[in-house]
Amino acid sequence: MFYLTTAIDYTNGSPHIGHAYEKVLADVIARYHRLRGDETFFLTGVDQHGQKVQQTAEKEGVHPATFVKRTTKKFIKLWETLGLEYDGWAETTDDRHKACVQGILSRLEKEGQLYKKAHSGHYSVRQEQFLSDKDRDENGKFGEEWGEVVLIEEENWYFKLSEHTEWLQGFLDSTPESVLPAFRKNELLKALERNSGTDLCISRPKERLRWGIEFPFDPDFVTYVWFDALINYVSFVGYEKPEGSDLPDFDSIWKAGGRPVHIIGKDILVPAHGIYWLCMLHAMGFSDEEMPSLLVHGWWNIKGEKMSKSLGNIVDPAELAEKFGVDALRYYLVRDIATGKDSDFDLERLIMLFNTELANELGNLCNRALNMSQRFIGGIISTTGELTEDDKALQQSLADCTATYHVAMDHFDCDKALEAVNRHVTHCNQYAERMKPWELNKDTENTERLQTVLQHLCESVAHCAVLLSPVLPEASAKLASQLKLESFEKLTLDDLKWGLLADGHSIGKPKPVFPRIQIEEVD
Ligand code: ME8
Repeated sequence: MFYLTTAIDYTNGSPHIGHAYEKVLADVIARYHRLRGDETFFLTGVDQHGQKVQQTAEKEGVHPATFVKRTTKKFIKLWETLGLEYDGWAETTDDRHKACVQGILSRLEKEGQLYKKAHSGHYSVRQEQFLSDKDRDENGKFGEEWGEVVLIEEENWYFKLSEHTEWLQGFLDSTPESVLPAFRKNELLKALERNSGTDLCISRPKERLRWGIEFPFDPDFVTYVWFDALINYVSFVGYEKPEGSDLPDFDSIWKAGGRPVHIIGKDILVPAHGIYWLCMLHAMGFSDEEMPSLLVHGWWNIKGEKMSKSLGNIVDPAELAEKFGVDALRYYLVRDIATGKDSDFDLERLIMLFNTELANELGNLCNRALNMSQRFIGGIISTTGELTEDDKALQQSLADCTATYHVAMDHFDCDKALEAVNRHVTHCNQYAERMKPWELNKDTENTERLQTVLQHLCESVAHCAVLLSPVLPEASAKLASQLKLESFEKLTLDDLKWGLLADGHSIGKPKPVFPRIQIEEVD
């Protein structure tokens, strides 16, 4: 089973373009794996506990439970709009998740992995964590990123993180796929050197925070939000589930076939996923082979700056989908960023890429291929003509495109996969310009040649529809239906051999699938 998860989004605000990017990227990867014929389980969801939620709910005068229900709805609605196809949904207020977190806490406590001690120190309200001198800036102050910092003394529960960091170092060193891309692993290793001696405070006293999962053996405390949230990756796929539970079978999802892949943003690699989560799993008894792979993506910035409420530059994905269509947004989100790197969100580029690569190039190819086939050869595919060097070159271009696409997608490089498809589309349009089917149609002596040329164009459209289906599921399905490619839903990458449209196959009528975005729509 290919098991893929995303970060679970904070529910103390509305979804923004960064959230949408991560979920679309995951959806594209999950759909690609289904296309490869892999059994796939895709889990996403929301992070509903923590101090920030409690504070925002208080400000709005509602109970945190009411507040998170409301914001969670916004996320679910957006994922529906964007066409996400997930198999599991994680909400951390779910009782099944709470029971799993409490079970893990009890077991770790029994096994001597947890201890209670008093600590006094500086505490960042915004980041919900104690600070140490290492967190001070060059002037000896705690910088703005920490928000309000207060001095507090309190007892808390700690997880013996420091007992696992030596193992972690060895695991990371010996496992290339533990963190991808590789440069992110180097960042993690450096952070680990600085951090190796400290344990992790995993509780909050109830007098300070009520909105969390209660400690099963010490009810004056709730669980630190990260310790709770990270466990979603196992709790919602049936880890240590009680008898009769409706959750899936954990072993067949987590342990059968390859490492689970966690897609996360660069800001939550260190320390949350790269240190806390991997050490938590190690303490829970997971072997090196059972550790997940962390796929770390970069951030969308706005004109080189971080997106933030205070700068007022937050991009709303629902608005974009409404204005430009889901296809244009999904395409842009995986086309204009290299997985792992940052990119600048630029509306003009979204429009330009849609108009040039989809409306002009691909749209033109589809229209030409289907239209001329209808008008000139009655919509009937014929595969019997003799092949010229041009035809063979087109078939080679398609084979190269599919091979490059396959490797790129296996490495989560959606932008490179799309580039490969676009290269083939350009090749096809140039082939059409050279073969001039509209000229061939003028003389009945050329009928066989005309059939072969149009067959090559239609066959290419069929392959492109399949290859693009993870990114553009709706548009691809429309193309497949216009081609009357009945097997479309069931096709896997292995079926992508020349001859999807058999001799005598009758295609349908063309209808534009990628209408150009008019510039006036931008304002
Ligand atoms: O971190 N560009 O939630 P979150 C790309 N609840 N990705 C971005 C982004 C941007 N501008 N801004 C945020 C949390 N993200 C925790 C996760 S997991 C057990 C708990 C990404 O809502 C960010 O990197 O702040 C993260 O992967 C995801 O959105 C959710 O961020």
